[in-house]
Amino acid sequence: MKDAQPSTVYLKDYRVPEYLVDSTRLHFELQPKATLVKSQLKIRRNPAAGEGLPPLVLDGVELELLSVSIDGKLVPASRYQELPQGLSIPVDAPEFELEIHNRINPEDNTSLEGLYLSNGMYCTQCEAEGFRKITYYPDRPDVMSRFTTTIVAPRQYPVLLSNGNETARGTTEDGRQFVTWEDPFAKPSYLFALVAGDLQQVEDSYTTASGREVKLQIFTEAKNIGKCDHAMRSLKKAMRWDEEVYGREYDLDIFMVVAVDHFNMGAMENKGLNIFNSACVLASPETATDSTFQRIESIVGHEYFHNWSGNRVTCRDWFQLSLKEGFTVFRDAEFSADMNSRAVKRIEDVSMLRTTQFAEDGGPMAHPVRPDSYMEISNFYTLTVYEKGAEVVRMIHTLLGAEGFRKGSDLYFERHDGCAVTCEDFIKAMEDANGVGLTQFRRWYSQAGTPVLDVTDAYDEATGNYALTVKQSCPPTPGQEQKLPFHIPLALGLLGAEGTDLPLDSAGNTQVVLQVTEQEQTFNFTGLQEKPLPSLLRDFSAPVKVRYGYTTEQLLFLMRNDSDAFNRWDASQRLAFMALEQLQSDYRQGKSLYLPEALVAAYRSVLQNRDLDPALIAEMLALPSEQTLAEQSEQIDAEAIIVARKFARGALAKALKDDLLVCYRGLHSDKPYSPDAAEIAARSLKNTCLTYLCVTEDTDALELAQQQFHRASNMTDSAAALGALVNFAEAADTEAALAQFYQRWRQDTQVVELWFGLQSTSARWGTLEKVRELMQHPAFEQKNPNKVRAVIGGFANRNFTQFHRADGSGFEFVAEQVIALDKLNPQIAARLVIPITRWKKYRGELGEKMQGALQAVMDSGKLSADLYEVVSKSLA
Ligand code: 0A1
Ligand code: ZN
Repeated sequence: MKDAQPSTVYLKDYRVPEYLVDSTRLHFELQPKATLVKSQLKIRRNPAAGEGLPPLVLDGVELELLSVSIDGKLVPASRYQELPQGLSIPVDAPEFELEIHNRINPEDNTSLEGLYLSNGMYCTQCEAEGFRKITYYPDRPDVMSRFTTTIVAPRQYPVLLSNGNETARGTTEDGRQFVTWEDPFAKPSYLFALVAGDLQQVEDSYTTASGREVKLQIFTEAKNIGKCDHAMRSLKKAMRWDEEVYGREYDLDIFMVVAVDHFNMGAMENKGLNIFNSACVLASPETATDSTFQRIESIVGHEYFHNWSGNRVTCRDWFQLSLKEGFTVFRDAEFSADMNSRAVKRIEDVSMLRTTQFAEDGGPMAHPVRPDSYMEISNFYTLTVYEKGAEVVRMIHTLLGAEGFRKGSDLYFERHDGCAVTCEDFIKAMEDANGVGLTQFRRWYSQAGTPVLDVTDAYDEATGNYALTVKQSCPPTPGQEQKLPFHIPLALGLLGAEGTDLPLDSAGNTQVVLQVTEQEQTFNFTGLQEKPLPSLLRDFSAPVKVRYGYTTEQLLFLMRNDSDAFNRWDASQRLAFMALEQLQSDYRQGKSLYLPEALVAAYRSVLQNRDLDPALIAEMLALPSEQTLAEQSEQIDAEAIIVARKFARGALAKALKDDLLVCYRGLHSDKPYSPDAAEIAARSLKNTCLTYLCVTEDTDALELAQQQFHRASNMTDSAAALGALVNFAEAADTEAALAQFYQRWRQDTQVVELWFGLQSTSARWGTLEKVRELMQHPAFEQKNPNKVRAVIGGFANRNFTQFHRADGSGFEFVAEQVIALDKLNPQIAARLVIPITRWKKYRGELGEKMQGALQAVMDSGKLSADLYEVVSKSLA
């Protein structure tokens, strides 16, 4: 556990490393409680760091130091200094070889950083600062070194893996085996990886554009060997896509993927040896839902794309994290869009951004895409760095066009290959390749908060001039009271009375990207015969909020006619949001609730539209989630949100029952499962209909869910039906279905996680008690982040109704779990606490109760640096 009051690291304090490491030779003798690590480092004074020979300071945490030698001579312990988090060694020559021996304890490592054991398999996680839990090292991304790794292990670990190419293997005198790996590419320590276990593998190969043969391997426990095909297919697609779209080829002869059950995040891009959370790589039609199939495709792509955006060109320091993450998320989003429905992918991503990233931007942990400071870097693997960072890259793509962007990325990769660089270097490459200036645009990297665009318009009949006035503002965020104007690409179209796009220039273009750069700006469109209706921020061209006084009729019109699929969906969301706001206000005033007929009619016509992509229809039918409504409220009134949404959903379900049934029946098919876009779209709409039908709690609807549950041949249909039963069926039926499902899938970890999640997110009263019960279930493991995320995280993040119980018991429960988890896994604790950090946004007593729960965490004793940072900043 780290100090209770950790220090803050500032970007402005960045200094180049004092010493460089030309080569790193590691030797591991694996043992659960006492793994011996020997490291030999060829060290050299960094010529860029200045004169003299300051002491060599290495990072090291929770290590048992055994010996230090320089150039083959043992250094007496009196010569070096063991620091609380490292080692300081005096230096008397500009170049030398340092050898360190130390011991670590993988079995007791529950933080899942460094080297640890997961179901008897050794694995590592070194990003961001986990390597220092393996051995003493300058553990920073701008120290890049060539690694050679030898792993020695008893025979029960037949598979021994590390980065690069295998160069030797054999048996030691005492009968253990060893394998040596050499990585020809210099890399920072955060990309180091080691795996040892009794694993099976699926093998394939890929021929690169230039004709090189690459061996592809996916390793997993024997029981999961049948669940690797989708990941392998996705990997090959990703390799091809990166060649076609970015001109980037893979560079080693072998690419390995390993599935691990205990993992803090989704996956990790270690050079040549990606390590995946099992939940993000293993899938079969019987056990995984469509969204899991899609998630796997995108994460496999994401990690693969890091080989260039992250590994070949890496970050100078952790403030630059978005350099690799924002860019790589943008790349994986485009990959998924190309493989599936582009509009639906965009809608899913923007919904998530608006709900969760906007909340982060408006909360106590708000930070710029490139933060200025941190206490614990693990807390900055955020939606802002990843998702908003990707939106920033997307805006550059929009501003430069696909060709200009490609020129920029080519120059970036060429200029910085093998280097550790900054976000500034990325923008500079984009500028230089295109001969443009992006000076003001850089503010997206340094200013936090979600900008707001207030748009008004005026049409002059006499001249045919249409004037659109855009005012931008950005609310204050911690440490940033005032913001300077952003450079915002605002894509728009203008619709005429017929519903078609009007030409906006002499060339007949029907869409323009306005360059919003000032606090207030007016854009004029001339020669219009009638007052047009603006379709603003098409395809969500910037991560901003747009306010424009649309009427219900105008939104209905956009829903029907907008040529931009994203904005058709957005109009449906705005319409629903207006209705839900009205319902909340009526509820607060004690008025009786009523859903406008226009909304019902709009939903009906969407449902009956045979020309639209069924997946888009499903998205349009979905009401904004409670979390989205909360994010959009000035002050959150949880009760009013819950009541309003429940009422609207019920009223729609009742009014549309017949149409829902027709649609459901029309989409039901007995075709064998395939995770392709068309089939996924059909299942998505079908299951949206089923859920709506069950909202009515009518017996015939619940009977449909029962039938689907019993007959389903794939997990998407089975889980959707079970979800409907868990939320709407009689208790006895729910319990029976849950028990049956568990009996069938109890051996399958991923399905058991899904089963946990369905229960912890149930909106029914009693879920909190159920969640406590599930924590006693034999399949629950407090040390496994996936189980914690399914049970406790599901309740805290995806169960708005029960988490916000008026008595505050939901908050108290989360606080209690966070305190317990912090002792085992600080990263997970610091994430789990987030739902109780936004107390300032709540109305009345609920906010006070949330604050009380957060204070209880603070007062519970010594906190990890991770948790301390989040809690102290949220209480301030
Ligand atoms: N770089 C990985 C994410 C990752 C970050 C930290 C981790 O451990 C603390 C693990 C993975 C990615 O973007 O996929
Ligand atoms: Zn990443």
